[in-house]
Amino acid sequence: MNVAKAAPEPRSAGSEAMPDKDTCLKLYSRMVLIRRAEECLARLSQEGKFPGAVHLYIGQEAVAVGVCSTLETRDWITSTHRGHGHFLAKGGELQAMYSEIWGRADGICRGMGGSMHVADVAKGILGANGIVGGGFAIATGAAFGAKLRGDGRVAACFFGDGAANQGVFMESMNVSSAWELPTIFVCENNGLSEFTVSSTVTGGTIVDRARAFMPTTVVDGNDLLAVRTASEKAVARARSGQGPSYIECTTYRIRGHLEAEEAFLAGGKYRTAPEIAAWQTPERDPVSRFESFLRRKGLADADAIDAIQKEVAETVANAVAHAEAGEPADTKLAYSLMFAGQEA
Ligand SMILES: Cc1ncc(C[n+]2csc(CCOP(=O)(O)OP(=O)(O)O)c2C)c(N)n1
Repeated sequence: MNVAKAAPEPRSAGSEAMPDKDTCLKLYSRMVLIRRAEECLARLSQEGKFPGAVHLYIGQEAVAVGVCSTLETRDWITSTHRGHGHFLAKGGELQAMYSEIWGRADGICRGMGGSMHVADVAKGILGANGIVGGGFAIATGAAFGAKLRGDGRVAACFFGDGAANQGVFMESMNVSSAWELPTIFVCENNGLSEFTVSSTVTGGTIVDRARAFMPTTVVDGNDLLAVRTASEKAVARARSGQGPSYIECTTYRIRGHLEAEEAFLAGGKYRTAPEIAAWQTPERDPVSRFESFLRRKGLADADAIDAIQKEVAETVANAVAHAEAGEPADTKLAYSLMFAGQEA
């Protein structure tokens, strides 16, 4: 069997990555929002409070926030089945996302899409996607549109290491490279693909595939500033018409592939408790790591951290209350939205 080589050691951020205090607090607050919103989903999913499965992003927050913090609202992103973090990092509203997950009429997709299809085109969020690798061609198409119009927009495509084994990854990198499109390929390499360790089904390294087409970098995906610095460079290159870039973020998903994972494993385990715990230490966890950084640099004291935590807790509680009280989606709408000319 051709087993993947270990990816190159990721780089950490240098001092050039230092944003101002206000920006740092906003970055932290966004990561905390994603973390708390998903912890809440984990709990309520187990209580059966909303329909359908959720794939949680806990542990990977620095990737979405680091990249999206370098994008403008008009820029595009494509996401994955694990898309809540990308949606919130790009400026999507938690309340609209929760209502969507609860299947409510006022959800961001009118309750028609659920967790795996949260999208907000007005904010450049072209959608989470239940099809693994589904975002590659969408992002490349968005980048092609930007190039044709010459409007300076860029398209960032988030995808997992599992998705990198889809053929469309190559096709999208090829076209992006040949036509110098403003596409940014962001691989979230968490080493896992559903219940499979990715290295057992991946030949070579993913970054080597990308290197054939464009500049590449491998960063510590749990280091917010390292991700942000890499993304800033890629965005500057894309916006100035120089073409695509590939950023690989080494990270880890803390929760199961999906909530309800136990039901799929039938007693078999693909990872150990110590492996998970090793990624949850304060030094490695992206949220507590950035919090320590803020304290160390004197950018936030305990009161400032508490204030952010409190505000986020309130936002999450309000969004839950709103989603729980919402009107159910009009299921007949599914037909009229799906088929042209069909009456609702
Ligand atoms: C085309 C397609 N094939 C298979 C699946 C089933 N599936 C869902 S998630 C997943 C693994 C994805 O792994 P990765 O891209 O690394 O993302 P991660 O779950 O680690 O975020 C698979 C195989 C699917 N949804 N779509």
